[in-house]
Amino acid sequence: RIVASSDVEQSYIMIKPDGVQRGLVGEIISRFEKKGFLLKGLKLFQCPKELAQEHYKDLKERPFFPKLIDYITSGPVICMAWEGDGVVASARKLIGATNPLQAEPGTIRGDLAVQTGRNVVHGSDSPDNGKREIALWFKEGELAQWESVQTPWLI
Ligand code: FUP
Repeated sequence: RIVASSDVEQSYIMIKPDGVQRGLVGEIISRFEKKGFLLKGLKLFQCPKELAQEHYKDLKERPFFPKLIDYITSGPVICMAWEGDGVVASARKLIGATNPLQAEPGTIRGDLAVQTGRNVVHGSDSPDNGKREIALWFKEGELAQWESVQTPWLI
């Protein structure tokens, strides 16, 4: 069955520069893989300032905004598009609370981070923002058209 990507929930997940620098890329990707979501886009990318500002535009008036932009643009990030029913809320559960000290053990931030300003990963906060952010970070043609392979003996 071919399902148009626009009909399916997608979340924009990004490993921030601290996650890349600390060698946590494989660990973080594997949590989403093992959960069972479908990887539709993946790239290593040095984010320009303007894109970081657009991505975080809702936080523009917050005092930490300039530092946040410096952080996100300080080194390469891993951009990902993950797909599946309920992926947005589920990814946020896997990621854990914004402040890693309040994030539950077992979550990515709960296990791997201590500072809000270095919280290793981003996940979209709504399906609409998932679509908006994937359109912002990926160009047409960068997303794969594949679907998950079901093992025949379970169908
Ligand atoms: P989240 O959705 O968990 O990524 O959290 P927010 O959208 O509220 O915040 C986005 C990013 O801003 C956080 F990942 C880190 C940064 N931030 C701070 O640096 N200080 C704060 O007090 C809140 C957020």
